[in-house]
Amino acid sequence: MKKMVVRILGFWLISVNIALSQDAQITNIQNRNTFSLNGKWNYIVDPYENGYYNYRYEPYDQMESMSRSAFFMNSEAKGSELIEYDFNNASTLLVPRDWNSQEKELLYYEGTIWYRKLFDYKKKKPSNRLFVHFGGANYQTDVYMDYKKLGKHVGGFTPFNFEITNLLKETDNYIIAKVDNKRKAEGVPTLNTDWWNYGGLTRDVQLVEVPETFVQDYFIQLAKGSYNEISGFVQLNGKEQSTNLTISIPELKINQMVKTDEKGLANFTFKISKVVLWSPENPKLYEVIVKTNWEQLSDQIGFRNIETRGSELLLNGKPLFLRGISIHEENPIRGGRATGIEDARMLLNWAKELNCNYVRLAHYPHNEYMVRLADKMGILEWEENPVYWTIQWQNQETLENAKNQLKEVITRDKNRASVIIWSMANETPASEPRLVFIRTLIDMARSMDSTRLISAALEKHQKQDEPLTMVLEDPLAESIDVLGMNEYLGWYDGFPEKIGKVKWEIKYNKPLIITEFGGDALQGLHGDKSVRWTEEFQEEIYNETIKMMVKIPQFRGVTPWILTDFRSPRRTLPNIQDGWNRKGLISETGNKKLAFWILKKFYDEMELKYKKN
Ligand code: GCB
Repeated sequence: MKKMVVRILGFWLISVNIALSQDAQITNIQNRNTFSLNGKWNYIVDPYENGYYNYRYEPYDQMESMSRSAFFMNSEAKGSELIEYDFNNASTLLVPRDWNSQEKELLYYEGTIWYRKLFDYKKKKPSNRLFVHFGGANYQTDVYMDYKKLGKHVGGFTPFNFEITNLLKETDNYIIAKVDNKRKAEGVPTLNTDWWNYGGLTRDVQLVEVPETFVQDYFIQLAKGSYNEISGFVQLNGKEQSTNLTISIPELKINQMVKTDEKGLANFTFKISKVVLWSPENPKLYEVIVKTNWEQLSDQIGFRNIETRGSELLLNGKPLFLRGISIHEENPIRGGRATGIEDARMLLNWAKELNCNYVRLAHYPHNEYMVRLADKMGILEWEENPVYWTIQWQNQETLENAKNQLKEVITRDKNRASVIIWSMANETPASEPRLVFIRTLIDMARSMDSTRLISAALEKHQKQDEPLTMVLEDPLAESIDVLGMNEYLGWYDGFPEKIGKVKWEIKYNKPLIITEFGGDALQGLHGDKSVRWTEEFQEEIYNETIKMMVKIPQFRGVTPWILTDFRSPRRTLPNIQDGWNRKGLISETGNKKLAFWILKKFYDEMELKYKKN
């Protein structure tokens, strides 16, 4: 009986812990007082989930000894005690990085890895609070410190943090993160995607030290449609909820006092004048400071307006054409997920070489470096929720998960001028439950941020009995501001000569972005333009598609698929694909294919055309 009780108690402790989730998200980590936990973490690969369940060697009536064999206890065997793991002598993985690209035997691994980091840390001020912040980890992360579960996070691409103020010692702390990248039918994304399921602590891990009452989050942007009014909020976290604080923009001589309510929230609007608007041509960022009695937090924020009028896309009131490219968060040359600022610079510099003013960050939120750097480089961005292909539309948990991931990326990036579009989903087949699901996401996104545009990459279809007429009539189009559409004429749909013969029926008077088109080419493989997989075949698709697109009246931008070749387990053709999707304009060796230059030429022309207008 006693055994039973202890067993149930143990199980109950685990299940209660699983119900926990992360603390309220802290934003603008980059400008806070942080201590990096990046670098080498010891790790244990645990495909059978023994880290929780190998209690079988223990006497069940000894709770203490029972739990010592759970990996999160970070145990070291005392004498001849039977403990079958040892972080101290375990190998290490680099953080931030996916695990697949670091160890040969982990390339295809999908399952659990336990990471452990030891650290000493002395707070700058005893009354300060301390959080551990993860920039992102794929897919589910359960975090422990000092035998205790801090919480869990679901979703592979957005940040989360936990408070550790009361657990911190000056020396010998450990944090253990159990990261599990198993794909799940009910997950977001679900089982099937066309990209590598990179697992691990893929983004920075940092300690964040803040005052007892601190600025947790804020939204400081031009009000929708306005050029002289800032509107937003500041949210405090801590004991002193109701207080005065100032928002200053020294260059604009702004010093605005606002008062938070009993929940630590201040909503405000105030006037500004003579603001230099942010644009790709002049990506002007202002230093903005939120100052409380306890803290001064700065940020670099650009002010601009993005809106639509009929089928026009307007940036700061002027017609805009989006010269874009789709990007996966991958460094094809090193292999693996893109991580720090250097990877972001490499990808965005390539986009600049194409003369892009815009990128589509597909198919999930990319790391914050991509967004911060785009702000500085003057590159507009589309950010995307990983609602990809099919999802369990009628599963409430799946919906909550998709909402949470979207909420986290909007929370993180809502002050970035570069971000102009929140995309809800990619290529989701039309059905009523899918419509209800995505409309719920749209409502949430609009309630969090009314200043940006909402879109989704929709599917087109062929008109019945008219093989050369393509129709875009997805009812979701009514709920979004900008139409996104993927099409693969000349690749999945006929040969390149079909492209020029196609007529389009798009019944919505809204701006259209062709969110994908393209075809595979093995860099260096040359031949006649009629031969599939050659650079010439891909070049022909680009030539024909460009001629076709410019005739569509609503056409306001394009993000061809894709900047670089990227790894995908779906792509198995020997000697051509070998595990890579070859639709890149740049190979994994960094070489440009012929189609790169076709697109660049088109963008040079479009830039001129829109300058004249
Ligand atoms: C698509 C998907 C993208 C794929 C691409 C392809 O429509 O949105 O994720 O990688 O096609 O190459 O088939």
